[in-house]
Amino acid sequence: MTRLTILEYPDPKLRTIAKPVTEFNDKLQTLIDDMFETMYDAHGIGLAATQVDHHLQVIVMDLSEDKSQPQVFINPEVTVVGDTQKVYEEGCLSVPGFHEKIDRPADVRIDAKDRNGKDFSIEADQLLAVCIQHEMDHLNGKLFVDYLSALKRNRIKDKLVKAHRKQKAS
Ligand code: GNR
Ligand code: NI
Repeated sequence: MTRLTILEYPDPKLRTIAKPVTEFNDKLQTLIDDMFETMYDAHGIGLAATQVDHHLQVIVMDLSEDKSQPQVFINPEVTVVGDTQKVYEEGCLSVPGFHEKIDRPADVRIDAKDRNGKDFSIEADQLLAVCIQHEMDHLNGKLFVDYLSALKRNRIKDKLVKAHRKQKAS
């Protein structure tokens, strides 16, 4: 397995729209395995293929405490259920070091395929609902900072750009 490089805001590649998966082949299985390794290594609870510069509709997730419940969502569709909104403090491996409260629909239905191409459908609330919406945004080229005011977003951008410059220089 290979640990992949996670793109960081404001990298324009994070704005790429992911394409649906059409072939459930060995190459896809390797990408999924590498995404899990990358996510676990970075101590994340979810990862979208966009974040590792693969522009396919692939999401991996593990919301368990002991990394025992890997979940894969291929070509996911998310439908809002009801009209309850909920605020959750979100972070993102592509926006390291920043956390902000984001308001999203509380309950959603997810229709997706598993890593073998088999369709499944689940209802999600709590952290799963937050995380799947956060990851779906990545596949659509969107980041949680896009929900913030321009002032907040630009402060985060400036700090990350400076941090990246320092990393390059050292
Ligand atoms: O690891 C992550 N934690 C997290 C916390 C609150 C809301 C969303 C997330 S997802 C994030 C990993 C990530 O960046 N996925 O795209
Ligand atoms: Ni993220």
